[in-house]
Amino acid sequence: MKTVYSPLHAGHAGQMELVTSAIVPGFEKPSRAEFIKARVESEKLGPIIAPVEHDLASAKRVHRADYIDFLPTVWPQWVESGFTGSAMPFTWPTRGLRGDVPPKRIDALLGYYSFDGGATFVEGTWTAIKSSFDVALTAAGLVKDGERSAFALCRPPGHHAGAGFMGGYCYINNAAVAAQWFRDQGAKRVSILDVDYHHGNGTQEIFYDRADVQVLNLHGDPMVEYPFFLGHSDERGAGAGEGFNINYPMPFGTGWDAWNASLEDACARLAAYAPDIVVVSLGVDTFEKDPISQFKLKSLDYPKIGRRIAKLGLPTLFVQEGGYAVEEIGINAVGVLTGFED
Ligand code: Q9C
Ligand code: ZN
Repeated sequence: MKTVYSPLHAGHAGQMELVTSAIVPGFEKPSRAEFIKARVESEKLGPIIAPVEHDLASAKRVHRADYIDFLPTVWPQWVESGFTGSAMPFTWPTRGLRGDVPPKRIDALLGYYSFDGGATFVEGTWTAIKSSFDVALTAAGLVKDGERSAFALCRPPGHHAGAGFMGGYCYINNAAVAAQWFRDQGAKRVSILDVDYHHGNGTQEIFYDRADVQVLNLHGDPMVEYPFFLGHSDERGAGAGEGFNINYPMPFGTGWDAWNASLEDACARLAAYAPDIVVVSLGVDTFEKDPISQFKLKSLDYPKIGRRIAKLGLPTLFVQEGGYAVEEIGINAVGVLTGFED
């Protein structure tokens, strides 16, 4: 399997994030991608290739144009306004406020275009976002051109980003962009299988009323886990999309047996949908030692995930999402990929 990787992710470094009771150094740090790349090399997964630059028109197929146009302006506006440190929001247009009028100040615009204080900017953030988007579409191109699978080593991740907002370390929804790109290239149906610990709220929102992209999500129960405000099992899609969004919320402490039961059900529904392509939102924050998560998967479980996905017998694009146990993230992510190739 080929891996697509860009060193330009590394400029997205040193950013702070807002968590419960503090502003702390971001968990989503450059070493994550470097540990995964090192493991791709040591396991001899296959060649590592550089991305080709893609036009942002492909991002605007799933995101609002004004949102995509805003992202490269954040850091310059922040500096121009005399702010220092990480660019982050502090006010959000919730129920009862005007969510339709973008204010004129950058600190307020950050709230207008986000749902939390987890997607923050430093000088190199936009370049990293763009490189991650390019990585996803370059890897998608490999699958379109006939490879059985490809690995988009995306950083930053994407699945919390919706049509018009960022959050949860995510800015452009790389998996959603790739799925739409496959549709635009002629795929009739695409399935997105999101195995990240956190619910992929952005991906769900983007495709919620559509029947041509099936979205399956395995994640921590939003009653007690981030992103809290989406990901319940009664969210099944709307209108033409009714029945094509499937959520598997699971309790804290979920280990392999229960998690795998959800995966089996998801794979059965995916197979019944019979897509042309599978996009896997590959988060490995389900790991027992992940610092911000509450599932109990072990390193030996990850190759089993890959083997089950391979059994679907469909062209598969793996897109890196979360995973924060930095020492083991390479073992676990590449474990899925080598399992797929077994
Ligand atoms: N105490 C992804 O995995 N909340 N994003 C962290 C830490 C945000 C995770 C709280 C988690 C976002 C792509
Ligand atoms: Zn996650």
